[in-house]
Amino acid sequence: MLLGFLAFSIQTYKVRAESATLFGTVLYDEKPISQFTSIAAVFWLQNETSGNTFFANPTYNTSTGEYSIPNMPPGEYGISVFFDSASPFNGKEGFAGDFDGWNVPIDIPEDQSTVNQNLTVAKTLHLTSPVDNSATIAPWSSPRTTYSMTEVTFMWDSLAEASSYHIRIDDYQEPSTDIGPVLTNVTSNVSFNATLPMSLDNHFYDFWLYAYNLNGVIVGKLMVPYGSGYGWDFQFRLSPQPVAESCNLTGDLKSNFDLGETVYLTGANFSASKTFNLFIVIDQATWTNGMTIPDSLPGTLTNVSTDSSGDIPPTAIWTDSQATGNYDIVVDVDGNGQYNVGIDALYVNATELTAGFSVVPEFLPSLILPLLITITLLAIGIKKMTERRKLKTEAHGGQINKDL
Ligand SMILES: [Ca+2]
Ligand SMILES: [Ca+2]
Ligand SMILES: [Ca+2]
Repeated sequence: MLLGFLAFSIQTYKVRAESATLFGTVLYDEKPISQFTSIAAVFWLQNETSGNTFFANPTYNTSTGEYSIPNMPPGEYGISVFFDSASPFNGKEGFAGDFDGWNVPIDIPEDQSTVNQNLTVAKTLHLTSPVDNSATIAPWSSPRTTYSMTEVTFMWDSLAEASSYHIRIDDYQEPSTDIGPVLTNVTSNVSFNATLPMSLDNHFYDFWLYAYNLNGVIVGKLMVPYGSGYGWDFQFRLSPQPVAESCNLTGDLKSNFDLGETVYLTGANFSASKTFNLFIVIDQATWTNGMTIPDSLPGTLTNVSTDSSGDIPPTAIWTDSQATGNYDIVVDVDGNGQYNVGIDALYVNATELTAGFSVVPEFLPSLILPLLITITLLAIGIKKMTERRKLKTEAHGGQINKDL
């Protein structure tokens, strides 16, 4: 009974519904995309009225760029076309060198069995500065990529089909309020220096880049692959360099600690009211951008929090320092476990040993060091006295000789 009813419903639907075959050519730079890549197209359709995915069975000809999608009921559609034509060949959008386009609205009228509609794609531009979109850029959001400078250099690879590049930078308020453009530019160059004020608290910048051909058709655009998805913009913040340094309980800078003494940390220029991973590590001779931060010393604090001003108040990071040595400190601002120049706070070079701070046996500074200083001063004093005597003698001698 139920089966019979379902069969009847489907049949009724079939009779009443009309559908069309949508066909055309996928174009890039106003030419069939097949002239640029022989990679097969990946289609994804959405019913714009319902907002639901429309499951279609498209065909695509890799040598002509022609496509065909049968059985499309009347309605309004959005069609995404993607060509994974450049490395990495991971089937994911957002990476440099791939082609894609979002074509909307595609209208399938009633009582029409075929609809001819070309689809367009643009190439994802290869941004090389300040980040490289040929690989995943992490993370997606806060804390955003932050630069401690007021001039950011954007550079990208030239696109053969492009005649001009259109740049736009907007000021955004977290999480996603567009305050408006702060900078726009049209250039035929493949680099651009943006001079911008430091970001306000809770604000960030959004960088867009589009390439147009001579006829004003978009041939290239910026896409950025993040860890958890992709965007059509590069989001960043400009903020003074976060700083952190070892100190005493009251926040006075201190680099030499006695064995067993508590080491404190203080800092500034961080995001307000946030917690960051902290690393107290054995003194590294050099720190290079992107290197993995070495393991923290056992017994040291592993994260620090900022106050509402973005400062780290004096915080005990090592309450019973039971290992003599020289140590560096990193506050991993973007939480990626790597040391990143201009983003993370690094505390080194405070001591003559290129370390942030040192823990030394108590007798060394309190006894030997003053003793050494005393001996040195004594030695200098004796030497000076001897020299003065010598000079006196020579002067007298000279005088005597002249008188004679
Ligand atoms: Ca790719
Ligand atoms: Ca980092
Ligand atoms: Ca060091």
